[in-house]
Amino acid sequence: MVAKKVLSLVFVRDASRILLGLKKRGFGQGWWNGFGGKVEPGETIHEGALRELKEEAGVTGHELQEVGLLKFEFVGDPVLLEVHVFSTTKYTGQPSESEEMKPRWFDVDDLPFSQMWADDSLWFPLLLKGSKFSGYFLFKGHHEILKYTLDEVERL
Ligand code: 6OG
Repeated sequence: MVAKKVLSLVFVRDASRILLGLKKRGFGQGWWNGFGGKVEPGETIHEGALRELKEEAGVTGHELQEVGLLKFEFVGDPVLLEVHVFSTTKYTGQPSESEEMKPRWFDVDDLPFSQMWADDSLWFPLLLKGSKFSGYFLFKGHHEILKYTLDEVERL
């Protein structure tokens, strides 16, 4: 059986901007992404999402909505990543830099896709228009998508 790793990925938004963080170390280093990481034993995915948002961006999220389910495989790696994507416009606190992430607001019309995971430019339009989505991506290395599926869904 293929091992599965469950992760969260959280996006905080306001009317025209989205909060991204520049990953300073580890998986996806050097790229902008939402905030998140591995769900720990004993916590729900939602709890893990809130914890990672606080740890990495210094803000407390409220009313997180689960909006996407993304599955990733990498050629030669038996681990399937299952990434639960959350979105909210409600938060308290000021974004602040952590050891892992450097947060910055981006205008939604001016996102740094050349410095983001390759899958992001495919599903971001769905995230930004408020749809729910479900996708699968097979990567070769960290830059090339060999095949994918992506669907707008009613519910996850
Ligand atoms: P740590 O391993 O640092 O958490 N993640 C991805 N995000 C995007 N946009 N595209 C991908 O394509 C991703 N693969 C993983 C999940 C890693 C963080 O990166 C996300 C987590 O939020 C392959 O704990």
